[in-house]
Formats: sequence, C-alpha cells, structure tokens
Amino acid sequence: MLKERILVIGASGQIGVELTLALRKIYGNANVIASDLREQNPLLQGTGPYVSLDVMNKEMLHVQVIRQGITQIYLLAAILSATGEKNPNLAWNLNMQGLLNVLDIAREEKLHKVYWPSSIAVFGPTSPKIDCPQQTIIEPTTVYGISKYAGEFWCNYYFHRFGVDVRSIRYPGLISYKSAPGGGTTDYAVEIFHDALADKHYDCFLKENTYLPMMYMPDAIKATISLMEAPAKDITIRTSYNVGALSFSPKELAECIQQHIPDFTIAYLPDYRQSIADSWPSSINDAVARKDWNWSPEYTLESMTQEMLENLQK
Ligand code: NAD
Ligand code: AKB
Repeated sequence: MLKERILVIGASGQIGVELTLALRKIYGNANVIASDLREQNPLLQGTGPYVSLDVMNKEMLHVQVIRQGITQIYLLAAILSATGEKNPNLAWNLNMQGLLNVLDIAREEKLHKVYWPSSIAVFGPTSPKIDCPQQTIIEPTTVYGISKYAGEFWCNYYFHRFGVDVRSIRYPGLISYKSAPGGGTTDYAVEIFHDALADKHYDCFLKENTYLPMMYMPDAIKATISLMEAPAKDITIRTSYNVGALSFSPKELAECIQQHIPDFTIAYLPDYRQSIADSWPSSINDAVARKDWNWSPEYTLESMTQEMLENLQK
C-alpha cells in the first residue's frame, strides 16, 4: 500500500473535525495534517498535527504540500448556502478559487487523490423534487449552488484533461453533535436538538412541511471514505455523486424528538432560508453511488434522533 500523507483543509468545521479523526484512525495520527483558517480546534487538540492555513494563499498552500510531503488533499473550506446569500462575492471567491488552487497544486505535485464535496444545493426549482436523479435538469438559484455546480465541472475537467484523481459527493444536509454547522439552510436540524435539550422549545426558521434530504454524520463519513477507497476504475462519475439517506420535515423531526422529550414544543417562523430550502429537492436518488461503490446508509430518523439526544446529553 502507498504511504499516504493527507492534508485536510477546513478541518475545524462541521465535517472537518469528524473526518480528520476518522482519517487519523485509518492512516495514523501523524500522517493526517489538519488545517484551517482558525487557530486550533479543541476536539482535534492533541490528536495530531494542526497548521493554520488560508486556502486562498496558493503559495503558502503549495509550500505546505511540499514541506509535509502531502499525497492527498481533502478540501472542506467553503461558505455554505445561507451565509453565501448574505455575501455572494465572498462565497464565489472562496468556493471557486480555493478549489482551483487545490486542483492546480494536485496537478503540479501529482497528488494521488483529492476529495472535494459538492451539495444537493446544485439542484434548483426545475429539478425533480422527489427522488432527484444523478443526471437531470440542474439550474441552481443560490450562489452556493452555482459555485458547487461550477466546481463539479472543474473537477471533471481536471480529471479528464490532467488526470487528477478528484472525487466528490453531493452531501445532503448533515446532522452531527460533535461540531456545530457553519451557516447552511439545513442547520435547523442540528439546532433543534440543542434547543430541545436546553429549553424544551425551538423556533424553526423553516415551515413545518419543508422536506429536505438529510444525513447523519457517521453515514457521511462512511460515504466519504468508501468513495475515496474505491478503485479508480469503479468511479464512473467525475462531477459529483448523489448520495441519499433521510428525508424529513421539521414537523416530523419535532415529533420524533417528542418521543424522547414529550413536553418539547416547536414554533415555525420562516425567514429568508425558506426560499433556499424550497428550491432544493426533498429526496435524492443515489442508485449510481450504490452501484459504483456499494453505498448504503445505516441510520434512520429514529436511530439518528436517539443518538443525537444521548450524545448531546452527555
Ligand atoms: P463549515 O463551515 O462547518 O467548515 C468550513 C471550515 O473551513 C471552517 O472551519 C472554516 O474556518 C474553514 N475555512 C473557511 N475559509 C477558509 C480558508 N480561506 N482557508 C482555510 N480554511 C477556511 O463547513 P462544513 O459544513 O464542514 O462543510 C464542509 C464542506 O462540505 C463544504 O464544501 C460544504 O459546502 C460541504 N457540504 C456541507 C454540508 C453540511 O450540511 N455541512 C452539506 C453539503 C455540502
Ligand atoms: C447548506 O444548507 O447550505 C448545506 C448544504 C445542504 O449544502 N447544509
């Protein structure tokens, strides 16, 4: 097996923390270098190397890649949908230039692999709402969705033109208890657990019947690692793979929480994020990921809810 040295960019974020810890278990603590604009992360402290790094500074990034002998990059630094609508230029610049910097360096240094996540945000109001297929009409209406869709085609281009082995997943909204989400439209599905335990009440910024594709973090980590470990010949999608897991509404999630906290209440006060949510599909068809690299999720709404409450209570 080739010795891998992995750089995780955006390691202090919602996915970054858990993915870094999972990669450290597989490749050894010293071989997974966590990096982020933020100085350090308490959950990563003492588990392996951590460097402060700005993905927009291509020269410094290149120096780190050479100095650390990096063979793979996981690029997680991005501005998400809700923050992106408040600052479209910032979202476009970081989401595009960060990716291009990484792809260029991967090409020049002949890195073994690159991972870059896309999102269900690539889909727009003209995409099918239910069981949205891998290939379909894709007309995103948020700057975040536009940047992800453009990014998918940059990945495809660098693979076909320069042979960069870059792989990608269109994550649904991710639910986790270890690190907080960073400015997305699906963040309600994490906030609700914190408020249910702290106040027995949640003011939800989406309407009660807003169904969105969602996934519990352990399934997202499993999907990411399965895709990255699959033989290159099995990867038929070089833009980004649909992966599905759960689809539920705020009302259904609240009812599930009430099974554990009977006096939990919820109020619906939709804001600007409602129109973002309305532009996305409710559920995702992931037949291609299932066929290519045996994807299947483990968690149900009920098992995820139980684990979230148990772990947050601790
Ligand atoms: P996050 O906002 O929680 O974390 C992003 C991290 O990147 C932060 O720690 C931030 O400090 C860091 N960062 C920002 N600018 C940087 C820069 N210039 N240089 C280095 N680091 C920088 O995001 P996340 O939820 O962990 O998402 C990671 C990736 O997964 C993103 O590409 C996102 O679009 C994608 N994704 C996330 C979700 C989700 O529900 N969390 C769903 C779909 C796709
Ligand atoms: C967001 O809501 O912006 C993210 C995503 C689905 O990409 N969670």
